[in-house]
Amino acid sequence: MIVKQGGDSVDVVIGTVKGDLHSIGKDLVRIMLEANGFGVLDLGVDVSAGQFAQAVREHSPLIVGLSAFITSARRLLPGMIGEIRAAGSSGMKVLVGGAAVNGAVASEVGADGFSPEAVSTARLVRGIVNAVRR
Ligand code: B12
Repeated sequence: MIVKQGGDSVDVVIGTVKGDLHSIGKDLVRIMLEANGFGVLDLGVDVSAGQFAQAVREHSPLIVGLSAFITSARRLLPGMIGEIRAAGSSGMKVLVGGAAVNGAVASEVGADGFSPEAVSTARLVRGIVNAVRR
């Protein structure tokens, strides 16, 4: 299920990565971002790199957020992040979160940032958006 709420523009595209059906943490992040006024396109769960890339091409988000909760999904992250980056602008940031990742893993898989929960994720997104729009 694809959910689009918030403003007209899509600031953040978010989804749980291919093979991973966990939704609760990803949904909380979306809700917290929307509550902070960001436009969020939620691609749902079991989202392929191609689906993320298509959303990036269509909506030009500032940020793509990947949720990964199981080890097998984490292994896909480097390839997925490469494909997603290739579809977006050079300034687009990729964030990761979920039980399968931490700050060290975020660096290893080529992400720009990590946050352990929804409130700090909203702060992280606010910082990125402010820097781009300054
Ligand atoms: C609930 C749950 C389920 C539910 C999911 C329901 C749903 N609709 O989401 C069900 C029962 C379906 C389930 C299934 C499975 N699960 Co499960 N599940 C959990 C559990 C207990 C809690 C997850 C959760 O919702 N936490 C509450 C939320 C609020 O916290 P959160 O997920 O951490 O999210 C926060 C942050 O991570 C962060 N965040 C999340 N996404 C993002 C994204 C970005 C960009 C950022 C910055 C931050 C961010 O913000 C969120 C909000 O604060 C975890 C245990 C755990 N410790 O996480 C296991 C766990 C994730 N599951 C696990 C497993 C193994 C499975 C199954 C494979 C079990 C099975 N044998 O079938 C299947 C997976 C099927 C699949 N293909 O996905 C393992 C994964 C282990 C591993 N190393 O791979 C865990 C860690 C349990 C364990 N200790 O073994 N699971």
